Amino acid sequence: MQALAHVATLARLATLAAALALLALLGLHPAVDDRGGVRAAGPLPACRYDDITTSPRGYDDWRTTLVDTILRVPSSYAPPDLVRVHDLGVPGGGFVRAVMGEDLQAMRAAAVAAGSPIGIESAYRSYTDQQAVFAKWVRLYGRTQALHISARPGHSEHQLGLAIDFRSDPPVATLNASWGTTAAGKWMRNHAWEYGFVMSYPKGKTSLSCYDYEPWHFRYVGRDLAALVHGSGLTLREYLWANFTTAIVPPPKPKPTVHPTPIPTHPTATIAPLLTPAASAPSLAPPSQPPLASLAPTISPQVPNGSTEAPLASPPPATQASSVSGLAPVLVGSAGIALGTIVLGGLLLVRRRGRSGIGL
Ligand code: DAL
Ligand code: ZN
Repeated sequence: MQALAHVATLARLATLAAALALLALLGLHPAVDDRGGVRAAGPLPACRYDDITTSPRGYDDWRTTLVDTILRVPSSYAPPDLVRVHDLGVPGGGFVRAVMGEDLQAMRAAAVAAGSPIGIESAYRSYTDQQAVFAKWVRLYGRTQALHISARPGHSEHQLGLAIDFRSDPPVATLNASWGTTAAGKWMRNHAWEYGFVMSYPKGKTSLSCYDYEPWHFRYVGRDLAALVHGSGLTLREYLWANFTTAIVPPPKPKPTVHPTPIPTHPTATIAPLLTPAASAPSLAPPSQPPLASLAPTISPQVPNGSTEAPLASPPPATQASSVSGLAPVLVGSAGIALGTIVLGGLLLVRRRGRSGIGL
């Protein structure tokens, strides 16, 4: 019996050694902290689009769960403790996780006392809500531009129930970069961390945060962690990756060679669509692990690495100028009217962006 137990132990050790050898071969070296916990494997990955399930991601790991353009939570991720913003007495609608309730109320009261009251434009968004939001921005701006400003479903901090798009109360410059220069925007930039909120996508940090500047979007991580992130000078993505994230992110897959479609030289009646079709939802695998127990690692600010923003995902098919020579004048006229209608519709939609209330 004892010999059998030895064989089993040896087999387990051999499996572990093989796994570590494989990781080494792949160039991944998970750091082991002084308590034996495995931390992020390697430097912060450059911005790119992937669908790797993040960890930790248990509902109790709310402080440290990282989602970005690479890491996501499953479509089934829906926090169990959502409460109505209205019931917290904060202007605006939607739901947030109860864990932030008291700090949100305290922050609202402090902002009011400072003469720069805040409200909520958009809070918790389910996976399906985020699908609709992302598809809307794709319809408005095309997929390439949408990826700069909106998370694909599964990748949004709003799905964690911990992100809020703040606005002024009453609303001014909502969801606009200029909101950062309003009284409420400035107050939030300077004081939100004192109440546990961190600006996820700060100005000038796009190559690290992977999104355009969003002065209105804050992620709640609790007061202790927010103070540490603020003191580190790092973006939240850098800080969570370096100190808490345990997901393994492999190197990017090589891009397939693209052979451009030759443009026909003869007249054709085909008119390419002017607007990119809405993005279809990425196929997401079910959670690969059960929720993890909460981690309490030693938090040590890290020097930002020099990661650069990778080229964004393949752009949508380029709009091609149609050749209409040889077509009957009535067809040319119809195309002109259709084009005018689309351009006018686009302009109206862009004007509505600031007050759409769908969030970013
Ligand atoms: N606008 C941020 C990136 C989101 O969609 O979550
Ligand atoms: Zn947001």
